[in-house]
Amino acid sequence: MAQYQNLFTTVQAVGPTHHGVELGHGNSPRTGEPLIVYLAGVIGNAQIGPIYLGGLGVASLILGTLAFNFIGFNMLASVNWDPVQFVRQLFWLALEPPAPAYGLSFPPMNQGGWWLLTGAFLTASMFFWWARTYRRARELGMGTHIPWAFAAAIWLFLVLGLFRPVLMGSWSEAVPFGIFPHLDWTAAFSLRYGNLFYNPFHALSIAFLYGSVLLFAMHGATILAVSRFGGEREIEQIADRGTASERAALFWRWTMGFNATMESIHRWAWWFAVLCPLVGGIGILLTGTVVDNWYLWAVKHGVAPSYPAVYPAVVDPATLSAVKP
Ligand code: 07D
Ligand code: 07D
Repeated sequence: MAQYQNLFTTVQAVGPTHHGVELGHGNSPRTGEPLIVYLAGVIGNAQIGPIYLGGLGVASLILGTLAFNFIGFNMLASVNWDPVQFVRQLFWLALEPPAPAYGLSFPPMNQGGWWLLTGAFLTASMFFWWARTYRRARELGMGTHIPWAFAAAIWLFLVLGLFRPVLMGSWSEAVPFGIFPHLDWTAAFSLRYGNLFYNPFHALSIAFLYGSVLLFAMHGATILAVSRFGGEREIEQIADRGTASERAALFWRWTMGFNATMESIHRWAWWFAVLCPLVGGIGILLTGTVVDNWYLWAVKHGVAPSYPAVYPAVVDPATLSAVKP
């Protein structure tokens, strides 16, 4: 029996290609003649382009490409310019931040100077891209929800690579550029500061991360499930009775007694997603600056039990003398 399913079956509504609305004074022209690509239509809109590049976009791409190449060439240099080893060891290679002895000073280029320059370029690139999302949203008469959500991610990025290292007085505190090395940094950070699981902001961040996944699954599934009634045409569904939207709402009211609305579900989604890196950034900023050991902090506040006296007392690693490079 043929059954209507909608997990992979997309409707490709392909009309004449269009450039989009007129742009106001002070805008650059859009680049590229639009074209219809079937495969693009399978996962989204079939029309590719035109794209708005603009000054901010160009600046962001140039700085981002430079940063990306700084990382790549430093990695290549670290394997003696051997392209085979570069490919084989790519996931393990890194552009590391300066050693602790350099503090916040500008070190020689091959002692972390490239790391600092790359970070500066990447940060600038990110800011230009942020401004681009802001300007494009405004130009389309939209709210600025997208740039502010992006800002939440940039906040965590800046805490990890700028704000916290500056508060700690050393670039060495920052994250290296590299696939596995940045995971090593993450694990080492947790261990150094007494297990991040005891950091309540890490816990909150995880709750918002998992919550985002759950909300995304619920919302995506709900809309697909009523797409046979036109549920993805959200707006006209809000006010009318007997619509796909009403069925979707009733499904949740009947299964859990409460339902979001077509509008509020997107507020749920926005807040959960934004709060994940936002509270996460607070947790990272407090680590090493205000709290030196999250496990001992948790013991002190009655969150975690202390180990029984048969074990030697836990020593805060911060009280041990540091090894100077
Ligand atoms: C799917 C959208 C597309 C984006 C992608 C990422 C690059 C990096 C590398 C030039 C969901 C593009 C990647 C441009 C190129 C070089 C050297 C977004 C989607 C596909 N991480 N992290 C990854 C970054 C941090 C952690 C993957 C960035 C913190 C763990 C990818 C940052 C900590 C795991 C990546 C950043 C941390 C990862 C997949 C910046 C704590 C994984 C990302 C700028 C938050 C996972 C091998 C993804 C993995 C992974 C990128 C920061 C932890 C390489 C750009 C320091 C535990 N991270 N990360 O899909 O497979 O995101 O690692 O802050 O397990 Mg990370
Ligand atoms: C990284 C925001 C910056 C990204 C930007 C994007 C480009 C790419 C790409 C053109 C992701 C820039 C993009 C440059 C251009 C193209 C393609 C957002 C980022 C601006 N943890 N943990 C989190 C869990 C443990 C640790 C958050 C789980 C251990 C550290 C999240 C577990 C230890 C940090 C989370 C777990 C540890 C985190 C990240 C389980 C390791 C952070 C949220 C089940 C042994 C970060 C407060 C996020 C944080 C963070 C989840 C375990 C360490 C909720 C589920 C105990 C050091 N962890 N974690 O949105 O905020 O990241 O902590 O064990 O810094 Mg953790």
